[in-house]
Amino acid sequence: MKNCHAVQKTILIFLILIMACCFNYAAAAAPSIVPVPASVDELDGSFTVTKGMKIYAPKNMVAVAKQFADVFKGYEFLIVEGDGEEVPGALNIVQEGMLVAVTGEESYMIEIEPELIKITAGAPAGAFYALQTLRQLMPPEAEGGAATDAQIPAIKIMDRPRFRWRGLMLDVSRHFFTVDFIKKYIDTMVMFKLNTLHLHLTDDQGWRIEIKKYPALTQVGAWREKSGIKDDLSLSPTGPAHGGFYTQDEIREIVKYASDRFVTVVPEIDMPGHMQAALASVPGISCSGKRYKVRTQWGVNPEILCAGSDRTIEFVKDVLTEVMALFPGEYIHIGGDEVPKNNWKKCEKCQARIKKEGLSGEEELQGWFMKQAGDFLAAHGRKMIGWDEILEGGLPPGAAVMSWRGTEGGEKAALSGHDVVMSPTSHCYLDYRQSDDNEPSGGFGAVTPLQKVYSFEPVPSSLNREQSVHIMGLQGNLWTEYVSEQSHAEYMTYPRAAAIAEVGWSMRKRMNWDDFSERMKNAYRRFDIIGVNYRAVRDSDDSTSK
Ligand code: TNX
Repeated sequence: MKNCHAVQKTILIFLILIMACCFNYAAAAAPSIVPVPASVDELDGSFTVTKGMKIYAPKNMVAVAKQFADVFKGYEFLIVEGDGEEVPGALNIVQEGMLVAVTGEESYMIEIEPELIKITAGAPAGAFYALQTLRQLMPPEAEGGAATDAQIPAIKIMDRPRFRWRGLMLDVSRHFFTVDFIKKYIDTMVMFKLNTLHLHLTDDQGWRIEIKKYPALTQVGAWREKSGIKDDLSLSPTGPAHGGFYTQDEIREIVKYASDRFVTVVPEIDMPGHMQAALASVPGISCSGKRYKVRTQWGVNPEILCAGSDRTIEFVKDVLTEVMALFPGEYIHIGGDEVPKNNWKKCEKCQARIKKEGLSGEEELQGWFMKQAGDFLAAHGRKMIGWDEILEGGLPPGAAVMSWRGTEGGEKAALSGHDVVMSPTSHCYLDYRQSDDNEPSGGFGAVTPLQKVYSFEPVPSSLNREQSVHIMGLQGNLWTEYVSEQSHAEYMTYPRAAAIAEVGWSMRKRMNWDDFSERMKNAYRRFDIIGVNYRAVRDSDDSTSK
């Protein structure tokens, strides 16, 4: 009988969640939650959070409860293991496992009543996101260490994400960022329910990941003689020598930290272009056989890996083997962008490869090269993702595309049955300036204001329902040619990453620019208290924001 009651209750919760996620609730999204939840019902009264409040959590959700308690240290919340409790005066986290099958692991429900708070989630990820929402309902000042009683208005929220890939890319190659900074970057992104951190680990200007088989990659490839700084945007930078890398232990630390917060770290080893740091470190992988230095200049580089040399293919497989062992996620990013093919035209080995493999020319040679890497990943149970240039030489089966030169590449890939992450320069490039009003830049002239980011729709209108399933989500990219300081990196990221997050999580019908701008005020107060830099709204924005 008890069982029967539980099943009925679960079915009821499903129905409510499904309804919440299908219909557009007319009620304005008054509470300052970003991204805006699928459904919000404001109720009468309020719950008072007090010092020493108990948090009841099932065993597998104790860790996320503890992370919540750590944000509000002053309150000394007491975590008690248990499931199904509805204890007055407490925050009760309850697991309804069957929810996972219906609304996914990331969905949740929060009921705040004057007597108690109840969170219902199918899996720890859902409980984690419920707690991010609850965090935003607490006064920002409560994160400052004090423990004054906090009134939170009674409310019922049901929520689930629209897309499964809600990402940010951090370019740690052009400038190295410390492990502590990456952890802080993760802490901030999860506040907005972003769940994918793409680390651009290698490029012409620096190799940042220890590879045991090729120690020179970090002994040599991680250091360069000059670097770009935000006050001097010349193509050949005049800033100081620069370098740094992550040991494999540090990578494991980052991956674990991220995974504890439901963030998947996607590593990128950019190939066959953007590889000069490797060319400077490892012999036998270039067409010319020249001695290279780690590049200090920016832009598209004619020096690329030799696709004709077997040594190169072996090198790529060796590197990917170590990378796969460190990053457990489904996808490994293998770049593929900006590959000038002049060297290949002149290279005997590359021409011999084209002949031997029956390829039509250098474009198909890139396709062949990417397929070697992609097949190797597939043989080890992983999937490749690459920038949209990989479409040009023929896309290996199962490859996913990250569409950066507009959305057309992504559209084409989705039409041919490939999965896609949308990340067009027009809306998602966080190195572009946020207004044309004397704005610090990431190096590149274009202006991408917050409202433009917010207006981005990742699913092209040409796709039918079935094809649109291939759009996995979207990602904001922070390239760091001229971003060397942590505070500058945060400034370029926020608030635009919050707009990316709302596009990625919320239903289109729930989104509204004025409402978002209003809701973000709470986040700005929180940023001020916890010390995250961001671009503050300016009076002059009205004329430049569109
Ligand atoms: C293009 S986006 C690049 C990067 C630069 C960026 C600057 C992409 C795949 N390649 O190498 O850093 O532009 O905005």
